[in-house]
Amino acid sequence: MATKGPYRSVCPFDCPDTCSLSVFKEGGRIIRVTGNSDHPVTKGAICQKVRHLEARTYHPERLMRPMRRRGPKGRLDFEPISWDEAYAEIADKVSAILATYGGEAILPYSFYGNMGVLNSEGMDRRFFHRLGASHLDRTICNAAGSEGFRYTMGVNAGSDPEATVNAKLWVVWGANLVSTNMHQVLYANQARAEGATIVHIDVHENRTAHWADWFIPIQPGTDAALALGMMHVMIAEDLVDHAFIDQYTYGYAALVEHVEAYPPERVAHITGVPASDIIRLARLYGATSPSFIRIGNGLQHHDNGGMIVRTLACLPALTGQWAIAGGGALKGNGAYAALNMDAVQRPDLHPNPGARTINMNQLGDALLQAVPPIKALFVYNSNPALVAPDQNRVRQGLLRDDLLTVVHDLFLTDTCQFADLVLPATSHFENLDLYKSYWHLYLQLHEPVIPPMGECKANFTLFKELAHYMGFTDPCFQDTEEEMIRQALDTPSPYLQGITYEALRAHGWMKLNVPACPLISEPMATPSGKIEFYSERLERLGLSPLPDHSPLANTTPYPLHLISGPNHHFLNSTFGNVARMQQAEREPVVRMHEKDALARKLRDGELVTLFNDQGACTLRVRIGYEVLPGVVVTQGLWWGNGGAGASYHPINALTSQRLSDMGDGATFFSTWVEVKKTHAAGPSVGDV
Ligand SMILES: Nc1nc2c(c(=O)[nH]1)N[C@H]1C(S)=C(S)[C@@H](COP(=O)(O)OP(=O)(O)OC[C@H]3O[C@@H](n4cnc5c(=O)[nH]c(N)nc54)[C@H](O)[C@@H]3O)O[C@H]1N2
Ligand SMILES: Nc1nc2c(c(=O)[nH]1)N[C@H]1C(S)=C(S)[C@@H](COP(=O)(O)OP(=O)(O)OC[C@H]3O[C@@H](n4cnc5c(=O)[nH]c(N)nc54)[C@H](O)[C@@H]3O)O[C@H]1N2
Ligand code: SF4
Ligand SMILES: [Mo]
Repeated sequence: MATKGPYRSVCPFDCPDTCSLSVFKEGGRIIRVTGNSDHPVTKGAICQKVRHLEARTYHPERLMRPMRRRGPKGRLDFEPISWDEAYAEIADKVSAILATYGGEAILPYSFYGNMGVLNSEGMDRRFFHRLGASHLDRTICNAAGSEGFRYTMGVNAGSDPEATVNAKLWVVWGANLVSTNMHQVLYANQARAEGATIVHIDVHENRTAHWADWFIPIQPGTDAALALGMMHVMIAEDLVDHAFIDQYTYGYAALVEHVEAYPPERVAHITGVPASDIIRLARLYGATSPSFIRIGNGLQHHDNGGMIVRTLACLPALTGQWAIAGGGALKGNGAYAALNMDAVQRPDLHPNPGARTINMNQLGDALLQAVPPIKALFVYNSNPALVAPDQNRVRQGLLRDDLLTVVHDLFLTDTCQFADLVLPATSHFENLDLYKSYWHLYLQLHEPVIPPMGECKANFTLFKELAHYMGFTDPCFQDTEEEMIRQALDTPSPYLQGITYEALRAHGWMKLNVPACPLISEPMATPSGKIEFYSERLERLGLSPLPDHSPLANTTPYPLHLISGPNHHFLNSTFGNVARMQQAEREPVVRMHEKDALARKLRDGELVTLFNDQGACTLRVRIGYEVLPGVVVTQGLWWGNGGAGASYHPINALTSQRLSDMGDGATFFSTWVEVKKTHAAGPSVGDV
């Protein structure tokens, strides 16, 4: 059979790289996916997960028809039904809930399982606004860090990654780039070939630590102290750019006084980083230009995560790096693509714009305690039964008999166990959509590569048709995908001028018109119009107005600090059901320092149970030196429904619904546990 292609596509996953893909087909079926070599950032390289994306697309377990639950919740027992039946049932039940309890009794729960603008935050928003539903605060990922970054810089945007090839010093801070942002690694490798040094700061020796030139292990949640210690040294040794500070920053004198309290010896005590290393790092950072800091998501999944990122964001201002192409810092760049989201989402349709907001990190409490109660839950682009914190509470809430739960997905995820109705979703290959990246500066148009499979429907189609069944006659529910993309692009933002539907269609992608050094090219969006070392807004909120370190408080009897990050071969819980990726990851393990293992008489490779007051999780232990004493590390969100032989590893049974200091973000990594041999008496695995 003749191979056809390449067809242009975009990787839809929640990954900074937002790669451009080349797809090849035979007999109408995708047979190969590669990185698009024409795309200026992707340059032909993609990760292993997506190189085998056809395995996920044609996975034998892909959902092809709507289904209705037959047995009790908590089991995967469904019968097929038609779309008409599914729509009629949803419309009936939702109408009854609206009549009795009002719109706030309905809650959408979604995240970025598909990053397409229309399929992640488009027609769905119109639908839930028109319904008058509760708002969902989508804070599970980067909320704390983004908010922290904004207190310093006024906007959640940083350096253009393409310029970072010029950096001579890279500080990769709380980011496992080798697994989570591979094209940033490719830029770093290019820079390294020109003599750049790569420093990596993390709480365990991950893949990125092995790749970096200098790995600095640090105690979790203490990075702000390290940054303040660096500032102490840089200011004391006059390794700062006074002209830049005078012109562009606010509060320097107060900062100078403040960092006196962070001499290297004290910071060493807080962070576990030796004083000599703190001095060496500060001198390196103070003396090297361009220098670039890649701020990851890891260090902001803590109780004090917002302030940590706010503090790191102050460093480039001290050495004037925001004025140098290739220098500066990057936490996220989503803000540059200022699409016209009001036109896309139509918040004006909401009959009660002041309706309550539910924080997605507190889904468990919301389902069990919210007043008025949540009576209907719509889940799409997310898998909360696995990814949300305090999983046992979430599952307990999802088990409620009086809750209508509708789940739209490609697979029978863990969340589907609790669904009344399961609806089959298209893969992104089947959809027209617009993609922006939260890292690089290209917008991309995605045209379908294959037609919808089985009876699958895109999120766009689902919510458009459901609006019809609900009797919503507002003209915006007639819009096509193309019309909505045009509306999104119709924005006064100077960064999007000249970017049209036609041009995107012709080229596949277009770069935003972001000037070099955009963050200092106009008054900043902070109250003072400057980069704020001192924030009066934070002061008014009762937080430290200056960048600061506040120690994590362990108020539990459990001594070990658990960091449960993502793994290399899954994308959050996505790919957790793809055999090749499961095999590549082998099995979930917990890594532990030899000292902690000895104290508990644990042997390498045996099964252990991690537990705290919220729940328990059984894993195999790997004993070594890649984690610090007192810290235990797991990677990956492993399916409970993971197919043959899969067992249940509910790592989020241990994490908490507590919110971070800023942005109401998730605090996955401020978790404390004890570990014991699995056969010893203790809480059982998976309480629900
Ligand atoms: N392969 C793969 N790629 C992914 C994902 C995936 O699941 N798999 N997920 C995607 C998503 S949604 C996101 S948000 C990003 C996340 O990707 P990253 O931004 O890399 O964030 P994490 O992997 O969560 O954490 C990064 C590192 O922070 C470390 N860390 C934890 N606490 C601290 C601390 O207090 N200080 C310091 N210095 N380090 C700390 C962790 O050990 C971890 O190695 O990756 C995206 N890309
Ligand atoms: N312990 C711990 N927990 C974590 C994290 C951690 O590091 N540690 N990371 C957190 C972070 S940063 C994030 S971002 C979240 C991510 O959590 P989620 O956003 O829930 O991400 P996924 O687990 O990938 O689930 C996405 C789901 O969307 C489905 N999907 C994909 N495309 C479509 C589509 O077009 N339509 C519909 N209807 N469905 C689709 C996929 O099949 C998948 O089941 O997890 C968080 N949870
Ligand atoms: S998951 Fe990330 S690295 Fe892999 S293809 Fe998609 S965007 Fe690129
Ligand atoms: Mo995330």
